[in-house]
Amino acid sequence: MKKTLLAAAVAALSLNAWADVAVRESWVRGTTPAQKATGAFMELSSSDEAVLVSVSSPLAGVVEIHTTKMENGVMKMRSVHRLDLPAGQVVKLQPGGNHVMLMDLRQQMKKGDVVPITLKVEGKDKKVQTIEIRAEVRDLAAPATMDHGHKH
Ligand SMILES: [Cu+2]
Repeated sequence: MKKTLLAAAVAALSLNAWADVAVRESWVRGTTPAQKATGAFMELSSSDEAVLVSVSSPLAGVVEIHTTKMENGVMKMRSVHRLDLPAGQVVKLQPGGNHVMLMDLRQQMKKGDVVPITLKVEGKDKKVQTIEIRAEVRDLAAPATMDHGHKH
């Protein structure tokens, strides 16, 4: 299923005449029925310098880009309006680091569900391209994807 989703994302991207922005490994952390917010994670890379300027999803009333910082031993999240995508670099949105925050959830996120997410990426020329992705919900205890660099 994951392969199919990736293939669909790549096919959609190839129709664009814009800077090549690739989104890989996208997933959303599962929620309990009472939970109203969760994180979405992915790896972004752009062939040219670009900026992630907006994220939205029909399944969340509010979507923000968050950065995470340790302050006095406490993880603090802060909302930012722009996230730089330096040319040719992989920008990882992952637990404990930068992430997309889905809030005011309209339904429970259950393992295996697919969450449509729309990304808006601004190029150097200020033109904004829209990228639609479909992130798969992983269960609550899903580990960070192969990266332990941010553990303390
Ligand atoms: Cu957050």
